[in-house]
Amino acid sequence: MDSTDPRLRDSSPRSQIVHNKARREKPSEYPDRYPVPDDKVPWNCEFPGYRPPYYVSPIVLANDCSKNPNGWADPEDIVLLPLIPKESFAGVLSQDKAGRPLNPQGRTGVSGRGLLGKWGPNFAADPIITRINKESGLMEMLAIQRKDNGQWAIPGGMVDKGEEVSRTLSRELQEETGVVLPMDQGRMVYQGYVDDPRNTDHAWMETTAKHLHLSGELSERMNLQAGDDAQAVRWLPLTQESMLGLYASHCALIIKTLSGMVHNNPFALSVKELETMANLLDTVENERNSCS
Ligand code: RP5
Repeated sequence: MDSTDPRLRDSSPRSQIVHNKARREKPSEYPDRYPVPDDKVPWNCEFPGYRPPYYVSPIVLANDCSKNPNGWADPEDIVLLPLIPKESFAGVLSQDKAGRPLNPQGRTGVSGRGLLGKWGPNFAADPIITRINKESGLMEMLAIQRKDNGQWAIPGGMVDKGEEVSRTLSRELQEETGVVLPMDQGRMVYQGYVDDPRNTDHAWMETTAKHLHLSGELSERMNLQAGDDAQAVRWLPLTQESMLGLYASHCALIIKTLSGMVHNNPFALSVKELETMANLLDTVENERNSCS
């Protein structure tokens, strides 16, 4: 894990990473989530009737590293895990009676690991690339359309075993979009929990998100090519509709990115460009508040 600036864990209300998709959405192969009312989400609230279905994907079981020497998943039997994760970007982790790490955001309505290979945090990296489209004047992000659910997303992916996260950022960007950029020079936007529809009570996504803003000239020279996990890649204009439709916590990550640009103006954007972004942030925030 990279060292973390604690300020990156603070979420301003407008960009808070909440725990909604992990309670209300799921991949099609998951069983229905046990309904968890808002007041029963925290583990320290009594919920005696809580009976979440146990689910672990056959793909994860086939990659159990205690049975398959090339497997990428933890042993299904947690007793065989050499080290149970005790902390993550989210802080110190609690465990249930069986010794399984508990989701730091609370109950999700599904126990086990679902589609995630690791007990506890499953680390990803999200390269956020933006530009301003000279013709429309709109801010755009480099986005992929995911094959698993068709949603537009930041071209992120999982950190490989032993891999530096800055390497993951550049590798995933190249694999998913064909673009090569020095992500180690990116501005750190966020490190922490992701509200991913795959999350369960015992396995969840956490990410490191870094941002690069490109000039129009540089971005136009790039040859975009959708990689294995992507059915399409494009410069996605950032509008209320496109941002609210992004995968997992990616809307909140883009809000954080744009807020940083509006407040510090590190890329010397014009007053008009900053105003357009500030207005967009206001409308997206209002819509998110009215939905939650
Ligand atoms: C999200 O899942 C992360 O923010 C990251 O973008 C992504 C990684 O998972 P895969 O794209 O590898 O499925 O939670």
